[in-house]
Amino acid sequence: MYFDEQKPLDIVLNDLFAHYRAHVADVNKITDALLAEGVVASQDDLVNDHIAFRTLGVPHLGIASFEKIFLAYGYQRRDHYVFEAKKLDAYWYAPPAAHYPRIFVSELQVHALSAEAQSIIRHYTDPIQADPVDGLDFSDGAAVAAFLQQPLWPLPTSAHYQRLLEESEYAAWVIYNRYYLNHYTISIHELKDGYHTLEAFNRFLEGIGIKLNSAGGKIKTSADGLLRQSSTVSALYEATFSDGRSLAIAGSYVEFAERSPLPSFRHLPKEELKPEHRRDGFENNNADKIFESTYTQQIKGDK
Ligand code: OOG
Ligand code: NI
Repeated sequence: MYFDEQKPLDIVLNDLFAHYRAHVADVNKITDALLAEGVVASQDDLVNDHIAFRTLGVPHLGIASFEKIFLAYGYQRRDHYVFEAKKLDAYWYAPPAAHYPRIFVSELQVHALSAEAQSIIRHYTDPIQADPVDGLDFSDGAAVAAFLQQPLWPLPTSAHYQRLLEESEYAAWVIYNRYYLNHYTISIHELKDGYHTLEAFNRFLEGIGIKLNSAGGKIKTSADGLLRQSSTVSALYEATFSDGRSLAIAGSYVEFAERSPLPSFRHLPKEELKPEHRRDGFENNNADKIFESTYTQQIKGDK
C-alpha cells in the first residue's frame, strides 16, 4: 500500500506502514517472494484490507481518544465487538474512500483486571491528565504521523512488563508497543489465480518459512462463511526496559483476508466484482483468535 496524493491521511498511512515494514521482517519477506513469483510487480500492488491498533481503556486514552484521529480523516465508526475472556472491546471503521484500508481498533478493559495489574497500568497512564490527541493539528499529516510513533507514557520496567504478561498478554503488548501499527492485512481475493484462496496462499506462506497463527485453526471462518482470515505469529524482539534489562517480546504481525461475494453478487464474473460486492466488516470469533498472534503460546508453540 502506498498513497501518493499527500493528503494528511496519505502521509499518516504511509508513515505508519514505513515504520511497520522496517520492523516486521515478514512484511518484506512475503512481498519479495510474491515479486519473485510474479504475483505482483511491487508492494503497492497489494491491496491492504485493514490495519489495526491496540489501546488501553483508561481516562484520556483508549478508543474514545484514538478514534478522533481517524474520524477527523472521514473514517466512520461501525460495529462494536466484545471479547469477554480477553477483556477487550473493539470497533471497526469504514474508510472515507474505497482505496483506503478499514481500521480495527481495540481497547483493554483495564477496570476488569486485578487491582495489581490496574495499578501497574495506572502508574504509567495517570500522569496523562488531558487527551493527548486533542492537541493535534489533523491537517498536518507529518505531525500526526510523529504523534503515532511518540511515547505517551514512560518505558515500563521489566518487572511490570512480566507481571502484566502473566495476566494479560494484550496489556503487556500495549504497555511496550503503544500505538505502533499492530498489523496490515493483504487482501487475498485480489491476487491472481493460484494465490487467491487462503488455502493456496497459506501453502505459499509456509513454503517460504512463514509461521502461521494456529489458534482456532490456521483459517478462521465467519459464521456466514464469507470472511476467512489467517495471520502470521509475531517474531520475538529484544526489548530494553527502563531498568536496563532486556527481554525477548512480541511485536507486530501480518494478516491475510479473503472476502467472498455477498449472496446477491455471487453470480458476477471475477472481473466484474468490486470491493462493495464482497463481505464487509469483521467477525468476533475470527478476531478473538487473531489477537493471539502476539501471544507467547502461539510464538513459542511448534505448530
Ligand atoms: C487485532 C485482532 C483482530 C481482525 O482482523 O479481526 C483482527 C489485534 O491483534 O489487535 O485483527
Ligand atoms: Ni485484523
